[in-house]
Amino acid sequence: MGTREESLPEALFTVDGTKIVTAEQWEKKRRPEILDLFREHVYGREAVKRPKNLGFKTVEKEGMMKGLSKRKKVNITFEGPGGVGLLRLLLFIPTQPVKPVPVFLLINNRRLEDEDPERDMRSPFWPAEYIISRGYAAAVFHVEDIDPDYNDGFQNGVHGIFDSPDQPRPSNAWGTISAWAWGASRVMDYFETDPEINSEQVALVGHSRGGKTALWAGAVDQRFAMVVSNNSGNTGAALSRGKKGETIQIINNGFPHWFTENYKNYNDKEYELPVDQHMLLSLIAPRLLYVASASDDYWADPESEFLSLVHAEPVYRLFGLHGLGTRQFPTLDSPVHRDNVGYHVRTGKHDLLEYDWQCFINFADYYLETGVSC
Ligand code: GTR
Repeated sequence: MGTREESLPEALFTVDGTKIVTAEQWEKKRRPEILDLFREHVYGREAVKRPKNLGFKTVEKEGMMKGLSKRKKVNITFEGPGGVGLLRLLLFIPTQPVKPVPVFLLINNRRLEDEDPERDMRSPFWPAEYIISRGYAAAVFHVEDIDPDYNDGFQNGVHGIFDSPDQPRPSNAWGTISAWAWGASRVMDYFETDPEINSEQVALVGHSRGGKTALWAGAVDQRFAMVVSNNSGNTGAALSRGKKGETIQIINNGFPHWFTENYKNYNDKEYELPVDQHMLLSLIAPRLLYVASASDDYWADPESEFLSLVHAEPVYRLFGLHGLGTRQFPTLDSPVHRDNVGYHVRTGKHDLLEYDWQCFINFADYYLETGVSC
């Protein structure tokens, strides 16, 4: 084990130095501690949890995808001191089987055409027809409904709605990634009200900045049964210590609105952070966790993404699960999985493709006990 790995903060020692040896100690003591460290230093403290006035308005259309699915457009509304917000959820539900179905929810950080409600345009980024053909509902929302992805001093989006404009912004206030994760939880609030969706089988997927968001959402909200990080890189799945490509300093300079002000204290000082990203992955345990990399994605750094998953294993072990059980970096295009944890590195560039979706769904079929098999 090199110095890089030796320098990682211990997931299983509490701040006061106590060793965690049971799943119960983890859940009661160490898990909340780590969550709090990430809130304070990295992603930030949310101004609001579930708003009291959350509203859902659904418009349905039968006979989509040649009769194989039904479409729902759901307007999720919320109100705060700064106004009203609207998250537009697009959801396709397979016509068969007639029972609550598991769902894949994509946090879309790319083009809006990727989520064409009429299905005139198809995209491998969100292959809704394919997801439906595998017996899962396919859901998507666009991040910009929650918070536009540029640095405007937190005036717009949910920050404008819920933050206190008359008070100075705290250095641990939520950034844009945290806001998007908050949006994913509001979709989960909706799923809990939809009798056609099995809200205990929700798989949350994100690519790149969306992957960072999926991991943070899954850490904060334990209702997500499965979390998929695709090419999430820095401050996503990848370890920050010793990382190649994008570093904390680079990401903070490029995207000053994504994380807390506190995070900037760790520019070029990743070794001083009280956490590293294997601890974020640990917060998903014992739930299903899938990390995917792409071979040419030097910026995200596949090896650091894989190692992070390896170092999340001690927490999975508390639950009687082994984790991947290998430290060997997997062969290209050969997904590996064991005991609720999966990984693959796809040949090619930074992207989310149908091949990646196939792997995610194979993994879900194996572990989610959906009763769906292909
Ligand atoms: C890059 C950023 C990455 C990643 C990517 C993306 O510019 O440096 O951290 O999030 O954008 O979202 O595609």
